[in-house]
Amino acid sequence: MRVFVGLPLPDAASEALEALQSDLRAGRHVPPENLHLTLAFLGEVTLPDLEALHLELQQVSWSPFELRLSGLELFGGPHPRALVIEARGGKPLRHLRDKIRSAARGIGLDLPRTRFRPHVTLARFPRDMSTQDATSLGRFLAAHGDAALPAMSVAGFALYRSHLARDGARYEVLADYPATA
Ligand code: 3AM
Repeated sequence: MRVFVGLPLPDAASEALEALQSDLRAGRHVPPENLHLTLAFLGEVTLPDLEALHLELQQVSWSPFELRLSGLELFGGPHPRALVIEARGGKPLRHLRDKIRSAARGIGLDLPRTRFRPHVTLARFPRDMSTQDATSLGRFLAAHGDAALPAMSVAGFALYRSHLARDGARYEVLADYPATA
């Protein structure tokens, strides 16, 4: 099963991001129910490992913290593959991510060492984006590049299963882990 751990967004944030997306005439928009912040991508995991991971994640102790989404960015270099809004959660966000990675390593999962650039993906683009779409994207960024949402409180993370399909992934929440303090 293909899984990852992430932060779901409060409805108000998903709605604000959906309103923002509605102005973008390029790429494939991430549907509101899929909007999330990835904390750890785990890839293919066996059922026994998934059960072990669930038990470990239940032991993670953490307190609610504030998260701010602001500033649009393109990921993927000169041929952008994703439009994201950056997330700022300071040390509490990093600590939570570290604890989740430790939990996954604790049960023997192999996690690549990658720089953490917390973000919520808003849209994805094909490798060969048309000139028209590139122009639309440029206009969108000029108008909304400094978009900022009100601070939100993070009080739970989730274990997601990713179902891949031709028309984009669908994410299923397998378990929720509320803050412990
Ligand atoms: O939407 P974001 O960027 O948060 O890009 C994938 C998505 O992240 C990422 O995991 C999230 C849920 O699919 N992802 C997919 N494959 C990945 C991989 N091989 C990956 N992240 C790292 N390595």
